[in-house]
Amino acid sequence: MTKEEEILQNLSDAVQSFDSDAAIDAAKASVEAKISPVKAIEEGLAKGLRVVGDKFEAGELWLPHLVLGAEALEAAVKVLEGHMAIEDLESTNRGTIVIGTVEGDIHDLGLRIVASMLRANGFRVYDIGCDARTLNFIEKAKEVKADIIAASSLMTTTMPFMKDLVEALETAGIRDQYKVMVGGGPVTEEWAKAIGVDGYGKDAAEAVRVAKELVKK
Ligand code: B12
Repeated sequence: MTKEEEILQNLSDAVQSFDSDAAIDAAKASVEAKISPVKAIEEGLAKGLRVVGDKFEAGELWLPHLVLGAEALEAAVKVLEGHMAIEDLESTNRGTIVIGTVEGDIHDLGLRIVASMLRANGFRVYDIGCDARTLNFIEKAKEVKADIIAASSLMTTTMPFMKDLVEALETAGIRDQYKVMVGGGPVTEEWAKAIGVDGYGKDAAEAVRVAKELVKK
């Protein structure tokens, strides 16, 4: 196992053992070893949290475990965030994005990672948080003259609110003023196509790539 693989494994293990201190230590080791923060999040922390989620689904773990695993991930992300390459935001504002998790859904870890990555890549990002109503997305987008509205959903039961968002924009006659992109655990490219949004990203790195493409159009 290389040093990098070992650190990524430590990050994943720390989340799976609900150990925030170990997660912070592994994050610091990752920074020292100059592993990209994105890789550390995606291939270490998030991977570990998905294992926790799978065990929860299989009935091997309980809700408090999800909370503790999420806390460990968050603690480590705080360490890594400070080391993302921030471009000169003033001179390279690539576009303005309103991002939130749809109504009824309180999952916001992925959302915050995506928001950080977009910021680190020169976008001006307005994070309206989780359990955000369709109207909130639209009002905020109007207020800040957004280029992109980005919606996250982690549950099959809340995914339909993404469709509502598109329909509400159409009803208001402003659908063509914004690009809409979606993502989150159960969301797929097929779903994105079916509800008529402009972009889909499976992780934070893809979210950045897709957002860059969308503002070019
Ligand atoms: C952590 C977690 C929680 C935490 C959330 C903490 C927080 N602040 O977010 C807590 C414990 C609070 C929680 C609660 C619940 N949870 Co939960 N939770 C999870 C878990 C384990 C991990 C989610 C996560 O944070 N992953 C890590 C992040 C980094 O990944 P991510 O969110 O997928 O985001 C990445 C990509 O998806 C993408 N992305 C995300 N958003 C966007 C947006 C755009 C625009 C783009 C382009 C990309 C993108 O980029 C991100 C970074 O790579 C998942 C299991 C899983 N396999 O996902 C279950 C899961 C999502 N939860 C689930 C459930 C059922 C619940 C509860 C209903 C449990 C309960 N019985 O009370 C409640 C929900 C209450 C509510 N109304 O929302 C189910 C959902 C099942 C379904 N219906 O689809 C899952 C799948 C677990 C399971 N297997 O059963 N949960």
